[in-house]
Amino acid sequence: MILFDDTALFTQGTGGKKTFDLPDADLMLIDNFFSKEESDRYYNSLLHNTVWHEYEMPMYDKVVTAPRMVAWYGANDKTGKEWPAELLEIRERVQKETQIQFNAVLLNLYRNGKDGVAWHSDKTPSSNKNMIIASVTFGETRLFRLRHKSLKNIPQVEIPLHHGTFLLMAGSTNSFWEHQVPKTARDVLPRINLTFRQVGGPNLVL
Ligand SMILES: O=C(O)CCC(=O)C(=O)O
Repeated sequence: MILFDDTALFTQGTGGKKTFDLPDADLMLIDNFFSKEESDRYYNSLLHNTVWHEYEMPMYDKVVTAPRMVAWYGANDKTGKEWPAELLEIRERVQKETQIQFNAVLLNLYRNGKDGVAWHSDKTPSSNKNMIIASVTFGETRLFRLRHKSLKNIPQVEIPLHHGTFLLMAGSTNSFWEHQVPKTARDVLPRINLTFRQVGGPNLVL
């Protein structure tokens, strides 16, 4: 089976880093961060070998099931489960690129277009520190949207996150901007997103 074979993307991609000229944001995007072969391998392995869970989240006065499946490795994981070899390899690549150490990762599985994630920003528990998020995508391309929390005249930013893409949200991005992955009526294949995080302890810079 040919998975996510975006020929244009994989043969003509620059492999370069893209930064965004946005206020209060420090964003860096690398398409083709992982090769097509690596991306297919990681996608298949993570899709089939991860123990995916439903996630209950508070919404106003109710508790609702999030429209996606999740898995969590690292800090505060009471099960103490081992990181699979693939996750360690991916983290190694991300750490080498960013020179930042990450001790936790949230995996999201968007099974189809009915799955998504609503507007939010990522917060460091019990700290006002800016949250650094290193995000890796495998599988279906979905839109990643950002909007400034207070500067309403700034247009929303839309970044299609492709198979094998790396996106770094650093600096004050998570303090000033929110992001979402909107649901889509398109008939789409699954997408896996990994967000590497620093949870607890000091800022882990290499
Ligand atoms: O799937 C994505 O690209 C974003 C995931 C996300 O926003 C999160 O895990 O907080």
